[in-house]
Amino acid sequence: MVVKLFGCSYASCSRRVLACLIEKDIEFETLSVDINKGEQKKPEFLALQPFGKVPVVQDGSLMLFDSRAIIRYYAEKFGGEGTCLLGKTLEERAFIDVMVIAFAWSSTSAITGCEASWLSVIGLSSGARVAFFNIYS
Ligand SMILES: N[C@@H](CCC(=O)N[C@@H](CS)C(=O)NCC(=O)O)C(=O)O
Repeated sequence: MVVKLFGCSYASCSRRVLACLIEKDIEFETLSVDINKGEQKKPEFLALQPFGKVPVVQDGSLMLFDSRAIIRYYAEKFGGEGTCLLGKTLEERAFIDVMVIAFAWSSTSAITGCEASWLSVIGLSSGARVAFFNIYS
């Protein structure tokens, strides 16, 4: 079953999930929700995500939102496949936890800075880096 990712091309939270799906080689399709046009506040989207924010993932009957929760789900579900996204050593896992927890409460620019470090730790593939900038656009 193809995973549906409702997201926005220029939103870091959507791109974060996108990178995860690619790293785990999960078949997915993207459905554009343009946050500059307010599409995330329309009733049909609020039915998926009550806070009116992207991203949202629909995986069969499972609906998930919040980028980091989505990533953790797939990182654990496909723990043995693709790139390890949760850290291989205790120290890597601690470093990733620091960033996930600390930057979840920070500004978008801080998130971008943190992700640069995070991505270098986990070693994202070139395919995911390209997708960061191309998908949805
Ligand atoms: N903690 C959430 C944050 C979601 C979020 O703030 N999404 C932004 C885009 S990065 C959004 O939808 N903004 C539009 C709005 O708040 O109306 C996550 O990581 O998914």
